[in-house]
Amino acid sequence: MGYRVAVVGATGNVGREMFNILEEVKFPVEKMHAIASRKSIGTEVSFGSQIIKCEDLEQFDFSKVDIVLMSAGGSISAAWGEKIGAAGPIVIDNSSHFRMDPDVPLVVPEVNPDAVNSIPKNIIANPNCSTAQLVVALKPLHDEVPIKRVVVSTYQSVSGAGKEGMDELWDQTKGVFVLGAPEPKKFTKQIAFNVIPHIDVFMDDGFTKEEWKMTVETQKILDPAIQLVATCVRVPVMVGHSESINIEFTGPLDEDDAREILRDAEGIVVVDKRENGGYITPKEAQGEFPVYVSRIRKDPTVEHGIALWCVADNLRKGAALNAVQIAQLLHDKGLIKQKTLA
Ligand code: 11C
Repeated sequence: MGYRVAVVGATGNVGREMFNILEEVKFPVEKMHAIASRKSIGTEVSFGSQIIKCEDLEQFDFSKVDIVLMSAGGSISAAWGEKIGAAGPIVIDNSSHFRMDPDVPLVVPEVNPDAVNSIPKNIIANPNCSTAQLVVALKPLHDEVPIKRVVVSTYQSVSGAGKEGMDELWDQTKGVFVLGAPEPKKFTKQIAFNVIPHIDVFMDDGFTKEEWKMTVETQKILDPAIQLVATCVRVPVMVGHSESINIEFTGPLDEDDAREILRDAEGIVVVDKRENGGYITPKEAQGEFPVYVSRIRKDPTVEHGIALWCVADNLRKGAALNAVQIAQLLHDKGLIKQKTLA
């Protein structure tokens, strides 16, 4: 028994990870389709031992699949998401387009699995990568003592900006030592040997949209009462987003208790030795499933505060893995309707 699955945006960074993870977790697939824009028709992607040729988004009959994992950017999701959902399959969309739609559940399976019990548009949204790892770390602590306020600063890898972002870091890094770094195209300033405090567009209040997304998505997934202020920064790392998180609670929570709660929590690995190298960096998180938490300590500047460091593979827990975990959750709950084969 398996499902007919389509990945839309099959040639992108996240699309390719979706194939890898569907295979790694042995998601029950009967038939896999790779869907891409016209310019990628015929491009081959691998799914386990199979090589699959990309099919044209415009021509594909979505009524013949049971579930669609979509990561082709906000404009493709805007144009196609509801049409695909109306054709029958459940769409798990990785773009920001549907996240704040009240009729679209925004889901991180470790945090709000019951949100999938109602899927009015046949669409489920996957959060922003920096939100996904954050809420996994916050949830078990919030269950113990409600969180009042979070201050988070991110250190986000260039893969969050797609293949062009990775190419730009690579080319500039090599170029600096030869002919000088090429001019920035994808980023607003040189990313090699630099950091850039700007991800996504600026909003009227001075925050960037990435920072706004972290606030409103955390409130939708975890608790609207949590106040959250973010500063999002691009760093010259290929894969893996890191976050420095200060959490203010409504009551006391001891740092050792916080560490034990996080150790026991689903989806989290705590690596927290107070010695050289006793913490996780993005290099170790790359290619891995968990959200890693390190540097757990009391924040003495507020009455009830904990500070910690959180790292995850942004292409995996931040995107493709979370989408596949949603698919697994739907499978476990018996919510994916299989169509009979023609
Ligand atoms: C980045 N977090 O690192 C972004 C990428 O809303 O899904 C994902 C943007 C999103 O650039």
